[in-house]
Amino acid sequence: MKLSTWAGSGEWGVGSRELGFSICTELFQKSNISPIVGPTLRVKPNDLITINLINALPPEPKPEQEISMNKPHGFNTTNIHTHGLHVLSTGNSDNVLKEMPPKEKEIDPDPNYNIGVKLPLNHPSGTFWYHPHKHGSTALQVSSGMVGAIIVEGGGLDEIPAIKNAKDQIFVFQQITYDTKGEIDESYNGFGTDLNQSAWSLSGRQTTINGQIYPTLRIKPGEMQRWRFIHAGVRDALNLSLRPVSISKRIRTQPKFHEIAIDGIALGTIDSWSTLELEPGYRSDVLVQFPSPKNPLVQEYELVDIATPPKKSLLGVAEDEEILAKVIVEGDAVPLNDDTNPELPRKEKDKNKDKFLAKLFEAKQKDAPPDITRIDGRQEVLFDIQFPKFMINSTPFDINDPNPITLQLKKADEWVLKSASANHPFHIHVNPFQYTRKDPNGNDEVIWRDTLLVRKGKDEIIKSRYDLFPGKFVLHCHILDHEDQGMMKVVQIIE
Ligand SMILES: [Cu+2]
Repeated sequence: MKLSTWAGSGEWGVGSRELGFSICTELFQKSNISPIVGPTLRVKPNDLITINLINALPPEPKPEQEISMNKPHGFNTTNIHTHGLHVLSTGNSDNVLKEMPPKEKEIDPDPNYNIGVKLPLNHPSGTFWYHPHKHGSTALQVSSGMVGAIIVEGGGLDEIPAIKNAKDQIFVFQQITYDTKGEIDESYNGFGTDLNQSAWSLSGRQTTINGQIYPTLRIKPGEMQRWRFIHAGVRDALNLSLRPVSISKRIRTQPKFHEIAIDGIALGTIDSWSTLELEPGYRSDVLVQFPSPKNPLVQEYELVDIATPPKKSLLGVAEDEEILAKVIVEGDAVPLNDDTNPELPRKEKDKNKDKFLAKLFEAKQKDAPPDITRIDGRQEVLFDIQFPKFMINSTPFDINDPNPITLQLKKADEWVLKSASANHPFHIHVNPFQYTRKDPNGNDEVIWRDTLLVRKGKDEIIKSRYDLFPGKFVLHCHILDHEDQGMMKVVQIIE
């Protein structure tokens, strides 16, 4: 089928705090001026986001035989998921078990669907995103262009003067799986259902940023900017790095990514990385600052997805290097000033003495959920593929699952995440989880996430607490063609 995209009626977030928005699922046409990415939704905690979703895709073709739940199907039927938001998953909220079909007959009007997502007052501020999540067509629609950023504003990080002052740049990375005709292959062959095939980089297609191939960004020497990375691709990791192209001899250091938030939640400190790993579904907010040469030479850098050997890659196949964007550093240098443009990095400084680090720490205290200190039980998730079965806990997805994972509201569990076959990014809706990772210095660091890569044979331990929202939702693999083929599980939170 043709690429489909989400056209929107502009940015959200102006005026009243009940934010109405209309988005339309439509086939992408060359004459469209809208890019192959949805509009950015800017919202605040306590907002009620109302979405009028118009499904303007053509009627579903009548199936020749009965459709199997775990075969890709229903490509013109959609819905919407607000990835990472801590919101209700039932009714007309963030309900991915609801289907929003197109009109039945060509002559019918396009159907409208009303969605209302209420953010709690204490919702973390940060970088989130939305995409369709209709089982059977999720991968096809997401890799067709139906993706957009959600920015929750007004939290602790946003109130830090230097960050408020910094230019905010959103990067929605997409891997649009078009074929030589500019269409999406409904057989899912373009996704490489055979694990040994079709690494994204070998296909020759390019990762886009906000719907553009190889865009150029401009920044002044010494200027601090906040870059919000969203990995909205389907089956290829991004290992981001900044590489000098033409550069003054005086500058030898490679600029780093100074990470301040992960999956929409403030870190409480700054982690400086030369290479930043983003798996499908991940977000990372980083501060960047390029050196200030003593002479006014223009500096040029490339944002690169570096080559990855099979052992380290998502799908166990070598990934070639991909150049994603150009960064031109030019203009008058911005002076370093602790209140408006602090010098990065700060990590080795003393948090108690350094004002900027202390503010990052305060932002976490204000925004992030309180640490999980009490564990009430234990849960287990096992990913496995026994071709053609894509399974979690030994069964493929069943929307009427007789044994859903059942959790108790207000309780917290430790989860063990395992994979018996291949690597899979685990994603769970509604509540984020705590995870201990290694910081750039190799020390343990407790962070919040909603998506985490689980490698075959390497068990991961997370902790999650179930606040505010009872109801049914899902956990799944964020290689979305795995999800469409059954790697998803019903979860329910009961009171
Ligand atoms: Cu998977």
